[in-house]
Amino acid sequence: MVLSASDKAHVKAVFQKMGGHLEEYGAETLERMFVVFPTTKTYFPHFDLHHGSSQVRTHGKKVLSALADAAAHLDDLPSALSRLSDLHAQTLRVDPVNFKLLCQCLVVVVAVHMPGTLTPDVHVSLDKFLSAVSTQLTSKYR
Ligand code: HNI
Repeated sequence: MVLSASDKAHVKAVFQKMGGHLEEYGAETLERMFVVFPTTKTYFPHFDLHHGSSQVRTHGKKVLSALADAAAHLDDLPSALSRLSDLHAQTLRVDPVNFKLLCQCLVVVVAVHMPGTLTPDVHVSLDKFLSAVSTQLTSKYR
C-alpha cells in the first residue's frame, strides 16, 4: 500500500485535528467494535467492556496514540510499528480479520465527529493508511 504525498498530508491533517480527543474517539471506536462485531470481545476477557469503562477509555487512548504516532512516521511505518507488530503477532495473536473491523469503526467515528474533514479524498487516504498499519501489525504472523 503506497501512500502518495497527498495521502500523507491528509492523514497528518486528520490526526492533527483529532488533537486532544484521542481517548474519547479511541473509546468510541472500541465500543462500536465490541457492539457491532461481538466476536472481537473474545480478545478482551480481562476487560470491563461496559459503556464508560475506564479500561476501554485507557485502551482506546493507547490505540489512537499508536495510530497518531504512525501518522507522524509515514515514511517508515515498519520501524514505527515494529514493537506493536511483535506484540500482536506473537503474544496477542489477533486474527487479521479483526483489523478491518476496528478500522471501519474508526472511520465511522471520524465521520461522526469530524464530518467536514472526511471528504471522499481524505476518506480514501485514511483508508489506505489504516490498511498499511494493519498490514504491518499482521506482517509477522507467518
Ligand atoms: Ni491492539 C494492545 C494498538 C488492533 C487487541 N494494541 C494494544 C496496544 C496498542 C495497540 C498500542 C497496547 C500495547 C502495549 O501495552 O504496549 N491494536 C493497536 C492498533 C491496532 C490494533 C494501532 C490497529 C489499527 N488490537 C487490534 C485488534 C485487536 C487488538 C483488531 C482485537 C480485536 N490489542 C489487542 C489486545 C491488547 C492490545 C487484546 C492487549 C490489551 C491489554 O491491555 O491487555
